[in-house]
Amino acid sequence: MTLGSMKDPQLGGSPAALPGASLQKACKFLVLFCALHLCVTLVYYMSGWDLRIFHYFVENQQHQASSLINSTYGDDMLPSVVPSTTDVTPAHTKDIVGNCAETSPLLVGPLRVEFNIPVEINEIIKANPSLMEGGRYKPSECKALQKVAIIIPFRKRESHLNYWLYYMHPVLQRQQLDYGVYIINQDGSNTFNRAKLLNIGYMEALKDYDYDCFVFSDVDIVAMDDRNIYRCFSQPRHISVALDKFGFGLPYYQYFGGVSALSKEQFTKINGFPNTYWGWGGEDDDIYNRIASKGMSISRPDSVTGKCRMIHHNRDDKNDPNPKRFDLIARTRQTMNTDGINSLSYNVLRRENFPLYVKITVDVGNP
Ligand code: BGN
Repeated sequence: MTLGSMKDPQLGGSPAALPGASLQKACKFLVLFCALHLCVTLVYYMSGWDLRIFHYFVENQQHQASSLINSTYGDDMLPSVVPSTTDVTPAHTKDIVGNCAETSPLLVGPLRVEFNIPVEINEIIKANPSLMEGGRYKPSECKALQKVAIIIPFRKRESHLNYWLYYMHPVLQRQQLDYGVYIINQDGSNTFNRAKLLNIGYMEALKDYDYDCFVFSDVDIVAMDDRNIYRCFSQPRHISVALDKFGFGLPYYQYFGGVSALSKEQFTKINGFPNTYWGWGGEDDDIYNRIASKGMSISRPDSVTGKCRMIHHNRDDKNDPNPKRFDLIARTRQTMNTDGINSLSYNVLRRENFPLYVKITVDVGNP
């Protein structure tokens, strides 16, 4: 019996050689299908490449003069020619009385933020020629709508601070804020107290200038979109609402950690922040409880505008999870009127004015 004459009982009379042939055909089809699939995927993937990404990156580091021409978030925002003059002020930058516009025309939208190349402080100084000593800035083209003190609790995180300054100074300038940056450095090696440092920042910043808004930011968090404005709103504002660490979302609805902003009025209404949270965790939940107990709500940007990157790091020394935090957050309402800005005590050891920030070294005491 030849192969050709063999019958496949399953196929009802087709020659037995045929399954081999159809297998070959099926394989060819599969290979073709895979190739096609690969091509389509490749095209799709490449179309997703933001070819302007490098421009964005450069844009983020540019002085506002060149940004002034870029007045929308869309594709058409990047000029092919950047004028050399610094005096490019479009009419829509300010209203008739000279106030800055509600939405700054200098914003560019999403930004590329990476922490793999170390940044040099002198590079940052050079890239921000409009800054005044102490990391102060005021837009020259219009009157800023808010006077914002940025308060950063700190201890031994120099490289993180450099990244923060590198990325955030240009963003804050494009946001047309009248702002200053305050690094509140906890002296010594006792347990870290983030919320107390924030209270101290509030008090110390007010000694410098009539700030009406306070942004409280961790040193390792950077905004990925300059439309996420570091300013105050009618309700306390949570700014870092879509952290990469939490999959670009909130870990839980009441989360108020990372970066937040409170007006002077909102801050005083809740008696500031607690001074009694030593070590990691819970102080931000206490702040949330304070806000809720005073009948305020949380204002937030959407989760695209609110994207932020956090620098990966190991837990700091002397900042272990605070075992008392569970008890403390259960009693916010009882303690908040006596633990806060009205019970704050500390000693300023040094106040240094650097080109990009004011550094205040403080003794916060012991747990
Ligand atoms: C929470 C912490 C917050 C912290 C977030 C995100 C507490 C209180 C006891 C439940 N809260 O669990 O402080 O910001 O995680 O890391 O630990």
